[in-house]
Amino acid sequence: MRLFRKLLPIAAVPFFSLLFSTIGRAQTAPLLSASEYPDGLNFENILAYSPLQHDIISHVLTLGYAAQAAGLVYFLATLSNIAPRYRLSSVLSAVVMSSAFLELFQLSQNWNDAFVFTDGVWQLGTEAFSNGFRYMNWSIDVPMLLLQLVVVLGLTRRRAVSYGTQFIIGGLLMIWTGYIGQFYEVTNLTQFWIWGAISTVFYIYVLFVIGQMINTSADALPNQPDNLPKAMRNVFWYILLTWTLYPIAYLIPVLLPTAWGAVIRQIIYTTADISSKVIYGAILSYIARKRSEDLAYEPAISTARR
Ligand code: RET
Repeated sequence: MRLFRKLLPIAAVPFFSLLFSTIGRAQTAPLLSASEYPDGLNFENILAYSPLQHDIISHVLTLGYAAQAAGLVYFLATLSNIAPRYRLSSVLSAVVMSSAFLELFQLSQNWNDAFVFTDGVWQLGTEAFSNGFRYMNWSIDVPMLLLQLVVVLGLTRRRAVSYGTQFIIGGLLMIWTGYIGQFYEVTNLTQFWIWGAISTVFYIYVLFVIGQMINTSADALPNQPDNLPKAMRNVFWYILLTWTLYPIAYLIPVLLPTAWGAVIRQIIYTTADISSKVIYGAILSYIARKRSEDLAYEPAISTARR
């Protein structure tokens, strides 16, 4: 009996993994084999979703665009607390919010229209779901997010132009090569990996330039009362952490090719979108307001909390 009790948990592992994989397969097996699909189809389209899974994605996508709308109100409403010299940072946040709101709203509609409820599961109807919209949005947002750093750091014109150019070129190449790669996530994993790897090279380049820029300019920021040089250095780690969620989402069709994988992927995307655009914007607007206080800008001083 004691031996049986000891062996039971060990035996339970293969039993439950078999059980769950059978249930999982019944609900999430691809409808055709990879070679039968056309290039360009995202992996979300080849799965069937339980009402729970379909609803979670639907709700998470709603949260994504609602957060951008909320952010837009925040950045516009607090604009005048920031000195004109740094105000462009909040304007850029507002630009990011509006473009992300439109794209994520469209994506959410796309999700709701793409699937039809048949035989107790949600399956692809006549329109495909496409994450490609995200990449087009990043083409606007990534350069804006990086230019915000240039504004808040208050770089000289020459350095601003030099870093700005590297950010725009490196950022766009990172996004567009990844955009090509995601077209092959169902049909051709070799292409998927190659384009993903090229994109990663540009990602590392952009991170390197961000790190270098912050390292060489953070110490010029005021130390009192808040340690802004340290805050600015932490922004680098924050970018690294939140931006890396995007390549993880890119890899989900390989790491977790099931309907729950698709749910997790959209949760990762939404978390990344809220943290890298809205919360990031709020952090930079905080630093911009502190710098405005340092310039003795009255609206920044009178709205500061002590
Ligand atoms: C891709 C392709 C796979 C490899 C890598 C990628 C990096 C994506 C990043 C996106 C950042 C987007 C942001 C959007 C904000 O609006 C393209 C997924 C490295 C870093 C910050």
